[in-house]
Amino acid sequence: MRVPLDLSLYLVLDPDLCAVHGLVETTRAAVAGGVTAVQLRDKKADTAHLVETGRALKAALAGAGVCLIVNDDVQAAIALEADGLHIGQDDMTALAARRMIGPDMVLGLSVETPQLAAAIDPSIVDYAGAGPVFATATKPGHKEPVGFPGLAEMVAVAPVPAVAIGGLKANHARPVFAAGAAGLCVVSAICGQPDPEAAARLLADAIRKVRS
Ligand code: TZP
Ligand code: MG
Repeated sequence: MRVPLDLSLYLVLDPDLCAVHGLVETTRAAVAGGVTAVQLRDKKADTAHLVETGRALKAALAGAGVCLIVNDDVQAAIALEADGLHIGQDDMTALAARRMIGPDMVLGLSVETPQLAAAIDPSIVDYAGAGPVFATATKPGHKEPVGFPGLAEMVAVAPVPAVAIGGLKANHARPVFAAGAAGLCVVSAICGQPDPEAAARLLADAIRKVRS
């Protein structure tokens, strides 16, 4: 049975930022701290390398009830039998991705404007990654930051749950959920932190507090 998708604290792994602890140890620590979904995002890796890393991540996540989602690489997602695939607007179309991954895998799509959010077909896409909320050094050349008002606009028109991304830290949990988002998607707030478990826990505690 598929792991249920919980977007509330969604970690996107960056291999460069995770260099100190490594991807697997960062993931283990982050899950211990309360991360609810993990995305393998390695823009430099080929499919074989992604599959190798993904296998190690899958082993680290076994039994944790945390989804593993692969960024961009459909073949790697399929080979890994990952829980999901995440694509951007400049990758293949969502329909093409859905046709390749089949009906059961989760499909996430990045959106940067309300128009793109409204254009999502909920019979094809399961969740949206909405942002960037703030400017971030993690993604050079990212689109114009939208702030919380822009996030709220996207969430309001998206026909699927939307997770906020871009420069988010624990103190942003309240405005993210106030905007109607389903969670916080973070890279540098966990990857490359001296103590990734403590960093994840700080976020998870903040989320729990604002949702209770
Ligand atoms: N897409 C939009 S912003 C971003 C991605 C992948 C990077 C977010 O990284 P951080 O370190 O959480 O700001
Ligand atoms: Mg992409």
